[in-house]
Amino acid sequence: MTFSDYDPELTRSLNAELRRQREGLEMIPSENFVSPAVLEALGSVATNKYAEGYSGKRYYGGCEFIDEIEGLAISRAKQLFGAEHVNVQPLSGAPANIAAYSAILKPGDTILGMDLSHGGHLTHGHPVTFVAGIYNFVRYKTAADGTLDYDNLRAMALEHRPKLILVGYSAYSREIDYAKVKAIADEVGALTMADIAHIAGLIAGGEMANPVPLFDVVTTTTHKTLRGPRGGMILCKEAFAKAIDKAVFPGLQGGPHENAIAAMAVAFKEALEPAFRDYARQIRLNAKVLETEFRAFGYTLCFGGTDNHLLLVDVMGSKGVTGRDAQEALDKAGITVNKNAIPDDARSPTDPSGIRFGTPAVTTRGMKEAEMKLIAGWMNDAIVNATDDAKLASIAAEIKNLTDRFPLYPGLAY
Ligand code: DSN
Repeated sequence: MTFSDYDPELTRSLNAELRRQREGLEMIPSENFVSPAVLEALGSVATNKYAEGYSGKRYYGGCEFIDEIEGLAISRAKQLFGAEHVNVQPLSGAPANIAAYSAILKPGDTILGMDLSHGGHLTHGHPVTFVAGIYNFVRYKTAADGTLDYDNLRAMALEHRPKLILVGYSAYSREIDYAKVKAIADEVGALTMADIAHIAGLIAGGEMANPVPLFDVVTTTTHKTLRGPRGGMILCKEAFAKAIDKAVFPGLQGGPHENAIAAMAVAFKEALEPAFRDYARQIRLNAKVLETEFRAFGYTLCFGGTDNHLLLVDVMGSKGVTGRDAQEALDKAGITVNKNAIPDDARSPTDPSGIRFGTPAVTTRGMKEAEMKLIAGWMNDAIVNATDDAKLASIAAEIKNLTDRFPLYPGLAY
């Protein structure tokens, strides 16, 4: 019996999701389209195996091939980022961050991390999180011009004497000067951690600075610009290897998801290929086109523009449309973005002033500068005509014509 005969309800939903991905423009900057090879590894028999522990020291029998699989993922990740030690078992980015904190800090220790509305992440100390009750997070912000204010970071480090300085962001669009951060950390005796979840692929592709050689601990997801399966990873100096491994297992997790780790191994092999450097370069070139076009349309670009794959745009201040309304209008037009707070947003997180969007997924489809110009025009049209359903439907039809020219997973059907 085929899969679709056995479970027609699920098949319908999967095919609908495939069609949504094919016919629309995926502009959420943390999303991407994995290769067929990554999908195949993710759906492989590696999902059947329990393998608590680490290579050669597992708590279950039958792990000899799992050791090989995990070993491939680790050695390729080391090569990609120049890491001394890699743990590929974190289930995703948030667990990776929590494991890293628990490995190198004690409860009550102070962490200097970026404020969420300035581009940080919930796990970087937002009061709603579990970790905010365990560690003393002090949150810094970007300067008025949108850059990281290293003088202020230093002043805050001298005042609060953190045990850890944390950089690396989810909605921030500029480069980070890791050497400056490291110098500040050294001055106050703090450890350094970078969360490169968003930009790991740009770093692997040689397009952005790499904190791994400099910083004590670096965390990432593997499914964003890195274009692998949904998962997490910690890269660290050898001095922290034992503590990191213990924190992940048995500290926080049980059996690793070895199918995801197999898929990571494939994605890392892909990222080591020269073509991945072209991909990373095109992501940034495409984002620059969006920056230029949105500026010309009169939008306020948070942080003054972009050095990476994403833009955070103040749609409320620029066009009088809320982030939620802009997201909903863009959805109707076939463009997926996410509503997002802008720095010190006066509005609520459920209906903030901004939208966040980026180019990793559309670049994977092969779209380049010419398509970005079209996309920016459609996005602006959808935002300024947010209540005009007929207009939004006509944009969706134009987008379908475009996406038909950039096939996604040709031949795939559930
Ligand atoms: N959910 C991720 C993102 O979209 O950036 C961060 O956790």
